[in-house]
Amino acid sequence: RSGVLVRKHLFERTGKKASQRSWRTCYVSVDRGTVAMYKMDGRHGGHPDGRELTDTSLQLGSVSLRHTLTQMMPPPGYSRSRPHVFALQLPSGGVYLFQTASEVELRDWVAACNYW
Ligand code: I3P
Repeated sequence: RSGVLVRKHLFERTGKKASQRSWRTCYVSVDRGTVAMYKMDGRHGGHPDGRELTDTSLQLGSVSLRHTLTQMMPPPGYSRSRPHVFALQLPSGGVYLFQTASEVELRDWVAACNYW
């Protein structure tokens, strides 16, 4: 599945906070066990289309979902008040938070990340 989410990079790896910690809107795709993240400055209303996804200047990085855990809760100690946030935890201890538009979307994204 794919769509627009608001992302926060929380941890780089275990014990290391990410350096860029602000929330940013991005385009996210979950496909065949990989999460790929893209900038929103595509030519189609900010929303990258299929062709633009191969443009490396739009790519914000991708991570394998192998040995990751996706939860419908921000991690302990993180208590900011954004609704509909899920956490993707990587085997390295890296953590991304993603904000979705609704509770239904939240469940859908969590399932897409955990059961692929
Ligand atoms: C960050 C931005 C984030 C905030 C983060 C700040 O500042 O305000 O929204 O996260 O706090 O560092 P900047 O845009 O200058 O990088 P929250 O909204 O999750 O609090 P943090 O460093 O405590 O995570």
